[in-house]
Amino acid sequence: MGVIRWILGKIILVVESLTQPKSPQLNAAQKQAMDTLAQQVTLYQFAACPFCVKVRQASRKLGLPLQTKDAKRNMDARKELEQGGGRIKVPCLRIQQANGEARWMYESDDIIAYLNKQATPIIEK
Ligand SMILES: N[C@@H](CCC(=O)N[C@@H](CS)C(=O)NCC(=O)O)C(=O)O
Repeated sequence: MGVIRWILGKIILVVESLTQPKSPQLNAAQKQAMDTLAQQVTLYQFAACPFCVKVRQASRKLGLPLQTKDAKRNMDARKELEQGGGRIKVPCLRIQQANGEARWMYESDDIIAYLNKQATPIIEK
């Protein structure tokens, strides 16, 4: 079972690298705005989780350099996710809010919708 999971994980990573979407061409101001957005969010993930791949591909499509933390192998990240978000489930997006509090968003579709909403105005500027 472990071997099958390992092989499936490798296949997922190969497919991800072969199907990477093109990032948009951004000017300097857009890049800076995208970097500012990227500093406010962190994706807690497992490398070979298909839902995490979906979020990573969406962020590439937006040209958003998403910071990631591996909640499977990095025990500190795992603890942060469990304590902050309330459970070990990935993907989970930690959003640093202006009031200093963190919001923890689960569900890949919700995360992608959030990133699209934040990044699209930067691309269209
Ligand atoms: N509907 C969720 C599914 C996420 C999901 O099933 N993630 C798996 C890893 S691929 C997980 O975290 N499983 C652990 C758990 O559910 O406790 C999404 O789209 O984000």
